Amino acid sequence: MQYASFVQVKILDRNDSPPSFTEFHTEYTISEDVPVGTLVAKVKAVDPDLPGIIAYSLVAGDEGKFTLESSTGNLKLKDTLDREQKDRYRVQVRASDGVQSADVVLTILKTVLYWDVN
Ligand SMILES: [Ca+2]
Ligand SMILES: [Ca+2]
Repeated sequence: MQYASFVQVKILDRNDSPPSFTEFHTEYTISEDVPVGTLVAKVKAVDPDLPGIIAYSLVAGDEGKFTLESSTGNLKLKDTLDREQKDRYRVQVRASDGVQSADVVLTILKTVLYWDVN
């Protein structure tokens, strides 16, 4: 039946297009005294193909300090920063559709709290 095969073709979508990031900033700031588990950044990517399921991962630069939830794109603090000498981290985040991927680099700036001494 020609009609039946036409319907089948309609519902199939080849996963042939890469995902692209729609929500991210190149810079985020985080106070050095925030607790482990604090949300540092949130990224979002979309895939033009169906069903368009994206998995997020950290591919470089986290140095054990950050963790990225693969399903949500939430970048969270994994270890405290207050004893670290570094004041910036550059983390490379990847969005993958299982076939193709896209990367962005986020800069995380650590800010130090200053108290007014009057
Ligand atoms: Ca497609
Ligand atoms: Ca795709």
